[in-house]
Amino acid sequence: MKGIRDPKLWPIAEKVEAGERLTFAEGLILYQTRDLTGLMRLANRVREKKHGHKTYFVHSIRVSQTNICYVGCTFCAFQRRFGEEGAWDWDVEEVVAWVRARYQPGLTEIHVTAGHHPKRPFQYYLDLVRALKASFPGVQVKAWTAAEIHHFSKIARLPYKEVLQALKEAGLDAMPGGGAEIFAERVRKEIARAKVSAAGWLLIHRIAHELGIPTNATMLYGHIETLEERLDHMDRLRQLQDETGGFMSFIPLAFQPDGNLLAKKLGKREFTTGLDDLRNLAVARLYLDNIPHIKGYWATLTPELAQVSLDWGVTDIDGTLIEERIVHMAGSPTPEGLSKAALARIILAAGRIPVERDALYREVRVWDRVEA
Ligand code: V47
Repeated sequence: MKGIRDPKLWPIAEKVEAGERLTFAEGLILYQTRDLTGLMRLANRVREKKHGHKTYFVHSIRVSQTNICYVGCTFCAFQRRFGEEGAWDWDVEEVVAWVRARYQPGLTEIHVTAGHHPKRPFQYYLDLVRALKASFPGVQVKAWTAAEIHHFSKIARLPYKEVLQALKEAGLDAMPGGGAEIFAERVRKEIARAKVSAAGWLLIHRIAHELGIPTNATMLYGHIETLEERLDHMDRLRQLQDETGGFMSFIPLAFQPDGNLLAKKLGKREFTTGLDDLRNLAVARLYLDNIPHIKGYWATLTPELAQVSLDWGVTDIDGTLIEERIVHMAGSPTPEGLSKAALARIILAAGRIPVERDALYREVRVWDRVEA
């Protein structure tokens, strides 16, 4: 392939052309090469082979029924204790009213993630899915991370499979990819000690896929993890995807430093830089050959870098994100939402084709132009 200067990338380029799988050692070469434009070209080759110029986004609202949480992840600025200032805990009707007040025609996805509330019974979550589906017909509910499913299983004393089956019967359409953080035990012990284990997270996604619930997968990076630990994280996802095929997208989440213990403990405020973020996305595109989409999550990247990332393997920029709170409470300086037109304009200006999708990646509309 033209334009690749680092000789270590040449055999990798041949494998990419032949559609062959990269090894762990080759993944590390991608993380270490100084030939960033070569890396970009390789990732872009894969993105164009898979999806051409199409770039996806979704009209989505972010809902958190509570921020009360007993888990205490050190990277989290969202969690509150009972009675603490800024804590909320809504009944089903309050959640529905909150969404109704922000509802916009054409909304396709309600994305729900929240704290692990110690007292709400499992029935509350079933009622919430049913109420959202009944109140907003046609809208898909993508709700609760594997960490929350683990919590439901504990409070309901039910196996994962029964929890997921019941949620599916109540109307759950898909699951978000949060709670994965970094799978490596060394890191997990430090940042998410009381959360679902890596094995538990993977098992829950396996069962969800077996039940026909498509899911996403995230990776929280840019804190104390090594590059090997990032690749190990991707490797475990790639293995599971080989078996189930149920992941729709992979979303690297760049660590945001405000209001959390981890940044305080590390004693710094600057974490990933733009090129770290782009490199990480490109490695993900090349290593995760079996996951359809790599997301450039503009809420952590910024809309500007998300636009650039479309040349680095990214084929999805998430969506309108009405009232995103998790990364904004941790200091993300980005807007609290973007209009569909703004997203389409970003994609068009990068020379790509904006495709509005639903939560399951079915195409809703191709935006061939945006009114001024
Ligand atoms: O697991 C928490 C992350 C995740 C911080 O499936 C932070 O489409 C950065 O599930 N800095 C939850 N990240 C969010 C989530 C998600 C996000 C985007 C897309 C999708 C999807 C799902 O938020 C947590 C954690 O990794 N997070 N705190 C922080 N300080």
